[in-house]
Amino acid sequence: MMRFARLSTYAKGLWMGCVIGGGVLAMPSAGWVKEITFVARDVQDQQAVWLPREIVIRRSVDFTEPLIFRFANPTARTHVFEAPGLFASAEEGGVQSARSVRVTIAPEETEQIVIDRNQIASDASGAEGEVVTYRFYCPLHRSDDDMGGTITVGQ
Ligand SMILES: [Cu+2]
Repeated sequence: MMRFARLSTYAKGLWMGCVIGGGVLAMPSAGWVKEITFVARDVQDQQAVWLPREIVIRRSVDFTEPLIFRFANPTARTHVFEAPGLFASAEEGGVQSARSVRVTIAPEETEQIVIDRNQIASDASGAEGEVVTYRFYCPLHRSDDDMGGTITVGQ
């Protein structure tokens, strides 16, 4: 869990950097980050889901700015956002790295990460029609037949 804690701390730092730097550099262009918010929701049988269940991203439109995922947990339980195959980018000590997305969000907390767009682009280049789909769910409260939500990335 330490690794993810550090990652989200970094993401917050980066976010603040964007906000502060954005005032000087990028404000005129208005949309200087693309941000998508997921919200945890408790459902029946002690299970939980992340909403919205379906996200569609277009690389030609949404990849022009950094892509940020934000996770809000308004529930009374800790939830995890896991998306196999999707990577978050981070920089530590000047070294750029990418880690599989698995973020723990405590009750009443929010976290955010910067999505590694290069990884998605590379996945897409090998995919039919250059469209890739990633699934996401909370591994702590997922039912056996829950396929999870989908993030579809097209051209
Ligand atoms: Cu959960």
